[in-house]
Amino acid sequence: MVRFLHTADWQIGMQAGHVGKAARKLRRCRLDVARRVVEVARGQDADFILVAGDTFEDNAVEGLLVQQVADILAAFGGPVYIIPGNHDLLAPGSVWEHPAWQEAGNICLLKEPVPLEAGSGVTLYPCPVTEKYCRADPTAWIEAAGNRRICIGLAHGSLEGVGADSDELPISRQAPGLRGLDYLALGHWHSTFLVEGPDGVARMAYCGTHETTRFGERDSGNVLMVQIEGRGEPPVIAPLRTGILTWEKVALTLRSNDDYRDLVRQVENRPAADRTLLWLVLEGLLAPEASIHLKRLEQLLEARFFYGRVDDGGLVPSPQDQEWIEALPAGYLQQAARKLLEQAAAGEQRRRQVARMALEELYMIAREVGA
Ligand SMILES: [Mn+2]
Repeated sequence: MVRFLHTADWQIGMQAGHVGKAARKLRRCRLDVARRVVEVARGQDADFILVAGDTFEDNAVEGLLVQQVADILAAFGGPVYIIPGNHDLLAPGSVWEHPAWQEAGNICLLKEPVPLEAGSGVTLYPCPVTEKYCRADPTAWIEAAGNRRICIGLAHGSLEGVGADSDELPISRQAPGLRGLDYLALGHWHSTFLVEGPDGVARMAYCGTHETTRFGERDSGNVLMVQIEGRGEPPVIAPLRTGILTWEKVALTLRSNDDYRDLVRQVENRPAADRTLLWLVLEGLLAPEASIHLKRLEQLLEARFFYGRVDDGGLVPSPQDQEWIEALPAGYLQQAARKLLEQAAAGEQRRRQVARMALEELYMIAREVGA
């Protein structure tokens, strides 16, 4: 029986320009969560850790960061097997030449595609990345079918035929069956994804990045704990959450002061704001008190949140004054607007409400077409 932790895509040293002033915090966070990964491995009694590439953002990251990452992995104590990915590929001058890797006795940097007898009755089949762009399946060399030990592959690339960059390091969906592997630990995709074989059993998986890297990234911030009872047995794969940040992009349509007030209240009451990156995309009307509420929003985001962003370019002035009606082309359009304005001002409440909404619609259309 073997039990191990599968992680990848730490992207340490990521510039993170997309979160502006929070970039430094975000970079530090990725290191902190790397420490959490090692704690999880220890807490889960993992026999070893597999790191399936892109540990670093690129090969130009500072030596200091390389040392810090090596120290984090060294703290595990047990064996750590690591392959270079396409971001930190094995090449002259790469991060893998740093003396820290040699110094750490428990870290095994896998530089060549050759089988390695690891502990716990396991043979590892590593597929280190040595070229940035490669159209060949990096697992093609593996022939594990005749091996009686538990056979685990470690590779970095895309699933063949899936996604925009699928011809970069394309890995066959049938890789475990074709190569005779009990499990294929994959890196490159940031979302956790278990790839089921024809028999419905997942023998290959993307663990995903240990901490989410951007808005809209689905199901990231995890590691996988994998347990295999013996050769040929289906792996038991359990995702465990390691990420601490929540990335949320919200699109909202605001019309009245009440809408603005509700939004401010929601942001005020938001739990765990210091671990939340919130991106508000606002559309609709600039209500009379909008600027007061927008200022309050920005203050809250800056003071309490890990990162906040408000896109208010979609908000247009509301039809409070009548100038815009005068600017409409004379004729039925202007008449309709005047009539709606009258109805919005007096009469039965429901009727007034409908008239106001219609007026707002007309106002928005008028702005859009530049009437
Ligand atoms: Mn990659």
